[in-house]
Amino acid sequence: MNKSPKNIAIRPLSGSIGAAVTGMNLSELNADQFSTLHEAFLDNCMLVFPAQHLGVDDFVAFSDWWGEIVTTSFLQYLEGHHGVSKLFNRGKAGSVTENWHSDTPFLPKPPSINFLSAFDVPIGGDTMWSNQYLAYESLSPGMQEMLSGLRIEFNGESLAGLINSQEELRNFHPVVRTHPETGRKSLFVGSPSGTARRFEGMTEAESYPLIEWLYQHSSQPHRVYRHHWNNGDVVMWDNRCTLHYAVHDHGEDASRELYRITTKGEKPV
Ligand SMILES: O=C(O)CCC(=O)C(=O)O
Ligand SMILES: [Fe+2]
Repeated sequence: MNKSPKNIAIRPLSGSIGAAVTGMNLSELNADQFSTLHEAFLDNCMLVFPAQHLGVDDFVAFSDWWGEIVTTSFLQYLEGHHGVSKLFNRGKAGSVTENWHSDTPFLPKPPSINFLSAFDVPIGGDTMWSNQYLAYESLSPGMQEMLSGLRIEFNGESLAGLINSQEELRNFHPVVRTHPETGRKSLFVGSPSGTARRFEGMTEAESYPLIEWLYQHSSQPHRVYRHHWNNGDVVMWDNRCTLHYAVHDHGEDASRELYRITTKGEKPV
């Protein structure tokens, strides 16, 4: 456990991704604390802050430290808090997040950071995150070299059927991206049956086997942390170097409410 001078304790949550932060109140964040959190965030890809019980205003104020809040036409936002959405149980069949994904990778600039604040969570309904730096670094040198320069077509048109989107939902992004802050390379894939359709210049049939292999590789259990939620938890993750998966094991009627904010990202390079 790393005990910083400000009483902030940062404890790794797995051997591969995630850290829990205790000993601080997110609604009273100062610049020194922010810089400790920022470093821990870049090192661990996702942070858990147990038992914060933030009100919506404090949740917004916390995310403001990290970047500009963005919205998408895929979600509805709270009245009076444009930028904060509320996740709730849509039933297993209605869940679009029970699969390994990064958020809206088909946009020209997918969001950089996501924040969830647990308001009313059931037993179950865990969320998992997988480290995409390690997914890239564990590829053979030959595979790393073959992937360098390749781009994937990310396509959100199947999701767009759910909404009346005005956004551009088809974009090519590099399958190996470099994080703008850490300079580390990570794998950037999705499901070839979902958003990650094909490599640029190739057909879907040609691309499928390798994208599928990379997608399976990207979510191996030894690169995953699985979070059991408690009311009041705040979790933030880096959408540029992780995939995540919302487990729907809590039944159709269980209440599961979390507030959600995302911050603006940059064009993946
Ligand atoms: O419900 C969850 O745990 C996470 C859902 C999700 O994929 C997201 O908020 O981006
Ligand atoms: Fe998501």
